[in-house]
Amino acid sequence: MSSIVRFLVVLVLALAILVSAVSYIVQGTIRRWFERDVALRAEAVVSGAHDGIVSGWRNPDSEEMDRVLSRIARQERVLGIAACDCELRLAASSADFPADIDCRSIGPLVYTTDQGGEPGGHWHSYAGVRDLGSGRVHLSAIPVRDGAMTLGFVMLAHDLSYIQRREGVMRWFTVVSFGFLAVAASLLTLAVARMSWRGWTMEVRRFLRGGNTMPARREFQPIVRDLRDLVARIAAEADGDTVAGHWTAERLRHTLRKHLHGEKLVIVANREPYIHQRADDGAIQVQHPASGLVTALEPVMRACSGVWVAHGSGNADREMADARGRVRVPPGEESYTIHRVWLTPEEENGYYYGFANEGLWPLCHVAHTRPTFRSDDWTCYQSVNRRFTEAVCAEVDVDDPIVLVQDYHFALAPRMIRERLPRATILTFWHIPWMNAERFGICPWRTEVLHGLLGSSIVGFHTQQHCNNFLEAVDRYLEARIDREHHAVVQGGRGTLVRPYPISIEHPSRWALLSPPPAECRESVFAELGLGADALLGVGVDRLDYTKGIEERMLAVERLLERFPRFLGRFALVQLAAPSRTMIERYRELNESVERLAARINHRFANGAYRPIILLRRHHEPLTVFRYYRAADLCYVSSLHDGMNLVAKEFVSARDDERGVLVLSSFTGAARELTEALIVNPYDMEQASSALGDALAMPAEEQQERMRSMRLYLSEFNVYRWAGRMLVDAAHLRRHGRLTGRLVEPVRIVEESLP
Ligand code: ADQ
Repeated sequence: MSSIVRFLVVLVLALAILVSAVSYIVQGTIRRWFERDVALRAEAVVSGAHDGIVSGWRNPDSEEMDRVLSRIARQERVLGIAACDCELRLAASSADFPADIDCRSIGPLVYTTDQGGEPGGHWHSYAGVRDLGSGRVHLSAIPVRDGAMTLGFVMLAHDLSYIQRREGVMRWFTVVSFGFLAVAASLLTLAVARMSWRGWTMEVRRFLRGGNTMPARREFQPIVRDLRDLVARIAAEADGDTVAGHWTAERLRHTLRKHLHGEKLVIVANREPYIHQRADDGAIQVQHPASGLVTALEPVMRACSGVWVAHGSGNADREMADARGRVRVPPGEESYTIHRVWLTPEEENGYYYGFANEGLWPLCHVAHTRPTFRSDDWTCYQSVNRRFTEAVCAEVDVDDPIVLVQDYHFALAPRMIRERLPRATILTFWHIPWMNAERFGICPWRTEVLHGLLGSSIVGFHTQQHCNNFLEAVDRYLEARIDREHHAVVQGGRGTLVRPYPISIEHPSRWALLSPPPAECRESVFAELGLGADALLGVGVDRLDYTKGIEERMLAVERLLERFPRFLGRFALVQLAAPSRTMIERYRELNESVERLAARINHRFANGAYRPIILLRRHHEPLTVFRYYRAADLCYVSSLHDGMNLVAKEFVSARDDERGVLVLSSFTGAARELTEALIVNPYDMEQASSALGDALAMPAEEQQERMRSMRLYLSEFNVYRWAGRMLVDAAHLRRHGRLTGRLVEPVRIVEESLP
């Protein structure tokens, strides 16, 4: 049923109830008035004929009583009249007096015995309505007195059918007038709505045609700014971009040609997109690291070309690079360059494992692992940031390059690059959450970190919430002006914009396109895992990290099997877990506890070859990961805290068959975008296990509906759009800087030039 039909049905029902209630009340009131009038009329009639009745009573042989009664009975709406004596015997009656009413039955209603059982009593009038077979009748019984002596009583019956007729007319009138009122009110509302809609439309049109210099009408003002931002953003995205439709690698290339004129991009990121490793047989293999940052940025670099400055971490990296540490990638395609920076084990320990991953990582994630800050690590972090800055400066060939600084490994690099290249446009993207200001206060070098980041022209986060937290931190710990209206920080005359750029993945994914059809993937994965054809499979894909909620995921599976034994022996969760940061004690502990937990749950529910948890603790190449995504009935992403989480998006991208259910932690950035997933609190085992049960029982049509909608979202918001938006923003800033010749852009100017 369409929403309009539903609305009309509800409206008609509501009106019907309202009209019934009103007509019931009005009808009851009018009926009571009529009855009272009839009773008064009866009293008046009897009182007018009093003398005749008394005289008739006194002279029973005269026919006076009959004459009086028949005169009364001829009056309009009088059905009949009868006289009863004190012994409750009928003294006289008109011809049409209803036979169902007799003196005996009415007597007790007009004669009341005095209380206390004393002999005697008193006579009084009675009026009431009776339902006779022939219809409703109003009966008045009125005592007839001759001086102090009561002779008996008269019963006067009035026909009430005319009241019923009038009630019918009144009801009809009420319905018609209410109906008329409702229609008139609806038409009036519609007319007013149309008029104001037209007013709004004209205002918006006027605005879009450029008449926005005039002050907007009052009711329009609240959205003027939003609209202006939106128009500017769309214009910026479309600016010179003749390739219409969705964002693709080609469109991104085109946009960058337009804005960067073929200049190269320089990215600084700790992790390199291709790692050269010497295998046991001596051959050199290329590995794609398990990293969300790489997943997102690698397709962008392939589209844009340029240089990726990264730590050379593979054991065969030096062999594959030239004397300056440079190597062309991707193998066979060679569209961009990796500039490898060589770190000593001490540098790697202090900067990467120490300050970045034992300090900043747990600081930014609310996942109950204490951050550890050591001054030696800090020293290393500073010097490695400087080394990467030098590598960047060695790569640029203009004095105002666009440099993309990636993640929490390089909080100081933006300031260092700014000092060396004052005209550079530096875009820093923080891939993990930014905590609240109070928590950030834990960091002993909080002001240095903020100062370093504010060397950027733009600092980007996944969500507006992270941007707000960052601004709060600056407000609390630095001497800087926060321009809340423009989401910017102004320090020493320079502005840094703080913007949300929710990251995404390459979609359609090349790995999905390269994979076999889902049915084939399911067959091969089920064979690999030794699962029966009717088994149900869940998949989890993560770096082995305590923020990913891997233990919570396994506990949810345990609770599922406890609560819903029908899944016992049928459902298994395969966990692809890439070992990560194993030099850090907390990660080694996690490896062991995950292993122990899987063993305990498996021991508890094992049956023959059946094991509910299949833990594959190693790195997998993307094609294998996608084969698992395509084979599974559900994917459970249970992060305890996550900036975005690209596994969730990859699962959706992998399912071109529109099947499979995504169960997603509410503590991921992705939960704000993939709202058709089953969103859960991963700490709540009841809720999470229910969601797993619901996912496994979800009908194919519902899976399809949810998956289709999430895939549609991904096709609109893929990583090319993410990169395109950031780079266009950066290019605008730079163009403005070039035009004004300024080294420093106050926020006002920045704002004018940015969407
Ligand atoms: P990560 O913490 O690395 O990213 P995520 O966004 O989920 O987390 O990306 C993980 C990537 O690694 C995915 O591409 C996945 O396929 C791959 N991967 C995971 N496990 C693997 C395995 N066992 N074998 C092979 N590949 C595996 C950080 C932030 C996130 C943010 C991204 C991007 O923590 O919040 O979404 O950066 O900004």
